[in-house]
Amino acid sequence: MPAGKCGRGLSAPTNVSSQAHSKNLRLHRWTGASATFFITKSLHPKRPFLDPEARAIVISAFLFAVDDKRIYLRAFVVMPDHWHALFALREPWTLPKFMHDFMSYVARKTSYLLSTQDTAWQDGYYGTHVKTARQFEYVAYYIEQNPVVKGLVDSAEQWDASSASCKDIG
Ligand code: NI
Repeated sequence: MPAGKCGRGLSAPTNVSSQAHSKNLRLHRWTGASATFFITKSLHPKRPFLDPEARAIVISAFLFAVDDKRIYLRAFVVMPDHWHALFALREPWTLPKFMHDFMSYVARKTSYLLSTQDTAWQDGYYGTHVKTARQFEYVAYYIEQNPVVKGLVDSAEQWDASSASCKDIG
């Protein structure tokens, strides 16, 4: 995937940044978009076999989801053995339906690589409903810092598969 293309269409729900300093952070709900989720999906067994090609496949699935108006994607990272994403679903999508379609595509495209390494995508996924601006900003930061915390790169922008390296693309 060409550098810089992965962030096309990234956007936060429009009511997020303007509320960042609200006194009512804890009470704020994302009324401008449907439910916002922090999702984690891992390989099982958890082995570091998502290479740049496999990471690009996951990114292409996110790009499709954005282009097809399924989600508003705020942040994501594809690590060698899992991915994280922060997104808001768009009508009429539900999380189970979205994840089923998303992972069907990703599993099909990555099945050969993963089967040769004796691993696969875990059956389920870990999901948290993000309800406050504080949570939203924390999760976005956590996601983009993943490769730095794991010692893979010195700064978030250097990782090839996260929203940190393509924020300027609108
Ligand atoms: Ni992680």
